[in-house]
Amino acid sequence: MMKMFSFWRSIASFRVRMALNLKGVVPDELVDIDLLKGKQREDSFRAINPQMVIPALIIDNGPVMYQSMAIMEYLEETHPKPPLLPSDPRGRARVRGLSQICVSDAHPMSVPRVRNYLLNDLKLPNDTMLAWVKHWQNEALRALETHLARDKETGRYCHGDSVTIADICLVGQAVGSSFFEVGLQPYPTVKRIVDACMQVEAIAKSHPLKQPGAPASISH
Ligand SMILES: N[C@@H](CCC(=O)N[C@@H](CS)C(=O)NCC(=O)O)C(=O)O
Repeated sequence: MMKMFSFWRSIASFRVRMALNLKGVVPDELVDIDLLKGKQREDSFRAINPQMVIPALIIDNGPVMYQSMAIMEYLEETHPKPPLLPSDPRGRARVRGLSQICVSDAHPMSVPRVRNYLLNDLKLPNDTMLAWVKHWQNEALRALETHLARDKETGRYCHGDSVTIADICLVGQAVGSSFFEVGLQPYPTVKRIVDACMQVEAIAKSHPLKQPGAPASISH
């Protein structure tokens, strides 16, 4: 019995949704935590994930799983087919490195709690807050473009010709950036790979704007 706490707009939930769909794993229950209404901060969810962020996953009433990278690695270990990590340690290190640029460095600069802190506690004007978010998304995309354009390991996807966790994270990065009107034009290799990923049905159908409750389009 798999229960997933997520929300259409959440990029971290999107990452796990892509991994689940690529592996053909369907959660038995989806629980919407409406980030736009601040539901992640309510006591009922805080009891599940003290960090008050999604996604969170409960399998067979076991202890809650949190952090999209940890959840994706768990899925990789429990559902090895199709593999989402290369078989060699150096390849895995590269895939995890590319992933962490998105997950550890760029995405946290754009999440609601960080934006709210900039606006409400540090009293930054909205435009300044948005400039901060865009700056960090562009920094990450620039680094990703440089790696992907110059590394011989890059193929149709981030690492060779099959989808890995790096592609999941790159697609999440690209879609998340688009919510803040940061486009991929300056990053042609990133764009090429994201476009290739979007041809993969399991990825395309995971898109935030294709989930129940999502609007037709969005910007911050
Ligand atoms: N590093 C975490 C990020 C989790 C996270 O920040 N999730 C966002 C949605 S994408 C969230 O729930 N934010 C709530 C908030 O910032 O208040 C992961 O990859 O799971």
